[in-house]
Amino acid sequence: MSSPDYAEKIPNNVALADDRRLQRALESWQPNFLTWWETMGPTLPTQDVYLRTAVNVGRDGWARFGHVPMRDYRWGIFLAEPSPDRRIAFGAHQGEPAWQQVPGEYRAELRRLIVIQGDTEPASVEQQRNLGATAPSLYDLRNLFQVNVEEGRHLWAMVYLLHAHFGREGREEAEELLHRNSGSADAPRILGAFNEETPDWLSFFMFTYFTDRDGKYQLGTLKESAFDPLSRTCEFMLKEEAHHMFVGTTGVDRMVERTAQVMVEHDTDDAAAHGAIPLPVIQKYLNFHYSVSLDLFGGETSTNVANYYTAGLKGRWMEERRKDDHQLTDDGILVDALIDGQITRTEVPALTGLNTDLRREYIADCEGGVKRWNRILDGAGLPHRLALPHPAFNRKVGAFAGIEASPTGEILTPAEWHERNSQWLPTSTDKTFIRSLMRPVYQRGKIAAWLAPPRNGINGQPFDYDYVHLA
Ligand code: BYC
Repeated sequence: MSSPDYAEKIPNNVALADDRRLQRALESWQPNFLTWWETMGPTLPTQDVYLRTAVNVGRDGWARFGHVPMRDYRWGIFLAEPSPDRRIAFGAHQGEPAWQQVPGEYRAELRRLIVIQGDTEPASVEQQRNLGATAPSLYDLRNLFQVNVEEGRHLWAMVYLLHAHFGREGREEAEELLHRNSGSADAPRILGAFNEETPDWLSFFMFTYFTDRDGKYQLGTLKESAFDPLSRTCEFMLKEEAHHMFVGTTGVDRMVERTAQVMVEHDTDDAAAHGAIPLPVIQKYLNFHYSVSLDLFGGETSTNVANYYTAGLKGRWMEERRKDDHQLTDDGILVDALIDGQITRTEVPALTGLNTDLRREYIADCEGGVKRWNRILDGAGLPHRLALPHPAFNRKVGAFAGIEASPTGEILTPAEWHERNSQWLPTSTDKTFIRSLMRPVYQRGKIAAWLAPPRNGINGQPFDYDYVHLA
């Protein structure tokens, strides 16, 4: 592995300079990426932003911080350091050396997984492009842009794999990743949640909590892949991903904290009257983002996922810590099911139930967020609580796609759903109210009235640091 070369057009630690063809191919994709960034990326004009740039992958520091014009951000290609003699940990090829090249028999499946992963990265940048116009503080604005540039780098990560390992088809897929757009009628993004709008900061914080967390779990399974370049790419992406989830977790913390403050100070549930976001509205946005993120795990049973696992393409969360044979051919798993119109569970072969296995890990993690937000409410002396809705609520993929259920898991007729869903999902009135709160605050050290300031700034800087210079 070479150390990253910043004299290169494309910073990388994959010795790109030694492979002229690949370098030329990526350098010809680069202007298309920049055009996409200019036309579909952040709309707020800035001079520069205090950003973290990945510069290396080693233990003694991998990132450097500084003010940079966003267009000049160095989107690089970084793979985690190789583990010598890495072996495949699961599936039919368990124990064999990890693959440095794509085996012909798995080419189509691997390409598909990489394309789906790659498609989500630019999609989220598109979804968030207008949020700068309503940033609640310069600190939050900077975090938004940090997330955006790193999602851009994650796109680079997948495009590198497509160019380096999938020939002409890979290059075509890389172009398509720039042509599909979030919410487009003709060429939408592949997965449902990435065609939804992120029109306000409440949605942004929920998205970075719930949807980025799907990213964490999917990347965690791809990190187990027998295809070593994919594994190493995902391992490094997970490092950056941690900050994105931090933005979501602490963003919701700070919203709940501010709402609780206002409720206590004015001894009222009507936080809206005092410029904060009422807890029932926060709950509705939580319900929405959680349920669309559950859909991102695919069906409860899936032959795709069974094939991916057996082939060694996609493992389980923490595969190597699991105490079983890593083959799963004789095992079963209980999965959610709808049987005779009732929500229940049924046993299926463990291999076909792997989406359920991953979704369960994810749900347990999401419960952690709800616990911490409820601790904030409890600490403020309030009896109110937030909750995750039932997995059957508002689902468009999997066993519950065909029914309507309440957040407590009660099955509803279409008429009941029609009558009651405005209690559980954001209505146009809620959205209009949230938009009315979204006024930009661009003065150093100031923050919008609906949000508490963060405990700490970024990289040891204070909250009132000049994180962004507007144009
Ligand atoms: N929307 O067999 P099934 C991230 C399709 S997020 C639309 O149950 P499978 C990030 C499915 O493709 C992580 N379609 O699905 C976060 C299949 O189509 P075909 C992204 C959907 O294959 C924030 C059919 O329905 N990475 O990184 O077992 C910001 C039957 O489904 C959806 C990945 O997802 C949906 N929600 O599992 C930035 C990892 N769900 O085959 C970034 C790669 C399913 O009939 N992807 N379908 O044409 C995968 O591992 C799998 O493709 C999925 C689906 C888990 C997505």
